[in-house]
Amino acid sequence: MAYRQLQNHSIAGAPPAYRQIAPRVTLSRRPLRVSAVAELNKTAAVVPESTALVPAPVDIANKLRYLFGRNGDYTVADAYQGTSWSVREKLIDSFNKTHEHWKKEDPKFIYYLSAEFLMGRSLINTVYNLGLEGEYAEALNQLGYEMEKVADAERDAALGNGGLGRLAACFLDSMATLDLPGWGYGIRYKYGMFKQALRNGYQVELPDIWLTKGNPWELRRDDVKFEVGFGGRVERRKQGSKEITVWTPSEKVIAQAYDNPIPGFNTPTTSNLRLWDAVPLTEFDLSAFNAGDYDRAMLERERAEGISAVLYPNDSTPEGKELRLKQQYFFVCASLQDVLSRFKAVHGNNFDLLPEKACFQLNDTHPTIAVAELMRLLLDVEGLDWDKVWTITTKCLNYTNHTVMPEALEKWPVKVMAKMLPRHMEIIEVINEGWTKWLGGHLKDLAPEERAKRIAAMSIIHENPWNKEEMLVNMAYLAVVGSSAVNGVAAIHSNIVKDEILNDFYQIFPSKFQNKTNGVTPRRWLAWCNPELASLITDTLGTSEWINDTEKLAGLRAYASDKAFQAKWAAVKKAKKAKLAELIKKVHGDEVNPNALFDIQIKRIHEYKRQYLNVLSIIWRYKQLKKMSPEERKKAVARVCVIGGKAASAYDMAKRIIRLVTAVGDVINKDPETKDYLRLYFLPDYNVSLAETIIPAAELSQHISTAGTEASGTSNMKFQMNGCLIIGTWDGANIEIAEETGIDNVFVFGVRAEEINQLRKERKNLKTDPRWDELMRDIEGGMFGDKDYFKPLVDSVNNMKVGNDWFLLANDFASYLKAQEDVDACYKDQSEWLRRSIMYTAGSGKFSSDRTIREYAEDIWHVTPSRPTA
Ligand code: NBG
Repeated sequence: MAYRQLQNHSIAGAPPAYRQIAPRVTLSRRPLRVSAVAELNKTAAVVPESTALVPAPVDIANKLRYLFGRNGDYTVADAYQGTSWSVREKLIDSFNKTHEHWKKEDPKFIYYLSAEFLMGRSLINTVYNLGLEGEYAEALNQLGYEMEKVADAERDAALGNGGLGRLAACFLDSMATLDLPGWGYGIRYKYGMFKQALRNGYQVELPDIWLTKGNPWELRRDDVKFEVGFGGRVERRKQGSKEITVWTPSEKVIAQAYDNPIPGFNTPTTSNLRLWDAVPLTEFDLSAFNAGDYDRAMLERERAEGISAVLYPNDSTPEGKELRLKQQYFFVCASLQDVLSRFKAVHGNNFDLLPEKACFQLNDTHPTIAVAELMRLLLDVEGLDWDKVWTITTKCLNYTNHTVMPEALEKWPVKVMAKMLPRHMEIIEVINEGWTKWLGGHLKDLAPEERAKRIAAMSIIHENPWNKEEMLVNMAYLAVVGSSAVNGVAAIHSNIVKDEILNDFYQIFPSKFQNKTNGVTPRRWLAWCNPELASLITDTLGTSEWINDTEKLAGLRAYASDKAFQAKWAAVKKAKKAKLAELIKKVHGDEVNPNALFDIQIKRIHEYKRQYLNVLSIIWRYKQLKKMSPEERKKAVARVCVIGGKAASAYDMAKRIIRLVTAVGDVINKDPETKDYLRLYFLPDYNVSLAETIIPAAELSQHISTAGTEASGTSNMKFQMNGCLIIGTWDGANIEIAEETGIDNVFVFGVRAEEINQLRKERKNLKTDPRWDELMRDIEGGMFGDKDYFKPLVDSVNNMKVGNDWFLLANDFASYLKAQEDVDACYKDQSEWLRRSIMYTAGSGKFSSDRTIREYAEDIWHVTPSRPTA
């Protein structure tokens, strides 16, 4: 518990500047004061020793002058650049200090290996985390700008698909905030998550070229480069009395490191996210060029750069692309070499010490090739023997499972792996031999037939059930066998991992399996995105310590029924709703009723997340409103429904769902009879920044996955923190959120996870609700146009010859409508609604990623804080 004490101590001892959040400057853009700039320019000519001593406005002007050749007459985009490059130096000062300290102390490090980091924007987060918000807001003010608008000029770093990548970003924030020595490792994709646009209501995907204007938040490390090989052959050679294994790859690229400093909050610690860019071994094939073969001269560059070019736009959908395996190996290989080279610089070849100095978290199966790569590096490069290497490897690695979707549990054809990574394939075969042999011994008491069956079911290499000719490497099995700990991401999900997905393994190693319920950073997702609510909370609790210790939010429970407090709470929500209304106006050109209930569903579009069910209930609402007299309508609760999210480019059904949302919106938003009472908007290009505007404005949010399918969800936690009520199924983290908030405060509906398998079998005999049948006929009959396009969507849930409603929309439909009625009734009682809203924020303490990371640090990583002096 020494660890927790240190944390408490550190909060209390923080410099006062960190304790209060300065109010954001709210002036709109003022004309530039030319005289002020001229004055600044005079001062700027004197360059003092440390930029930390230069007043921020001068420094911003300096940056614009020397980095961009601008003298006054700045645009907002310039103001963003000048500010960011100025803030960057302070960030790097903190980064250097932290790393000097860690180098001296040599603590154990956690390395978070993840193919995705969905960072979003950095400027606001950096100035607030470093406690520089007052200084920079004032500086921009002097230059005639408003911080919020300037921050808007930044492009999102969208190197992730959704929850998994954003979780990794929240974890980095918490690791730094808790002073835990730890880095993230990933890929510096040139093109991040695609930009989503709507054309005639259909999704179109555009490339996300996010690096064109330079990136002030990264630092290229020209001295940190590693070779990464692919393909080729493996040979045994004699070396003295020993036989050694030599892998000669047929293709090599260089992994070039870029560091992205990660500032902690309320601490001098700034840690690191190291991302790898793939570059060619030789810049340019001059001989080919000279011989007139221009294409060949460029070939190697193109091939190398292709590796880190694009993030796969996938979220729990199958993706069998070889390039993806190449990307995975590329970043894992570079990261492990990097860690080992630092380890060796301090500890030489004393590799027994490695598990005391380094551990790696595998974020889903994507980095699982690390099992074989760490083995290879220690066996072939360092010359250690197998048993020792296996012990070290399994002590260093841990694996987090993030999904129950069978199609997302990666399996690579042996053929593909043997060709691309021949040495790794050999190593995996040897691991599997040892593993199955060990299992044989372990299960010796079983009857031979049963034993053989169990062993086959747990073999890392197995037949493809759909194609008996093909053998597959099961990456989840490799991860489980090669790790010390395996965890799920919410209580229910961890149980499903133990009882279903990896039950065979759980029976063999029960103590390996753990739960680590996800969390989100309260800095980005409450304090910085909703400063108005943050100020109200701080004023009410008399302290801002809740930003580091979210359990303190429970203090709000005492005010939940206090009318005066409720009024203040409501005023903040109203202001945030006005912001979202502005955004809707900007995107769709429509004014919306600011007093309507703002009802939101934002997440990747997926059948299991059931946006379709939401649309059906909206259509039903529309039809009810149409039937009412004008007088009756006046009594109805008005709603503005917003849906946002991207569909994976190859996910046809998800794209049809988007089109259904836009088509229904087109009809109901224009209907003069009902448009004051119901709207539906699809907000395109949902990303982290959009979430930062939408979430604080939400009053009701939808988390309605088929029970047992959403591993956790993390936006549910963000909504909860911002006092937004939840309508949801008994799934993922919804369950724990309901426990913390009070189950009666949550609109829970639908069947439970235990019932799903049976219901799936019986679905064809289900007597559907007449309202359901009516809606199916409406869509099929062309009420929203595009009849043919919507036919497969209707069939997928309603035509048992075509689809069997795998995600059980029909089963939950009636109880969903009932829960929606409960929502309306509650909203009519504003005092009750506000009481619940306050109870949500008050109950969100558990869902800080600080709590999650503390649990990982204590139970899995065994890493302790190490804080540099301020
Ligand atoms: C996602 C789950 C979410 C969960 C996040 C973070 C994948 C593979 N999984 O429910 O679907 O919240 O991971 O754990 O993206």
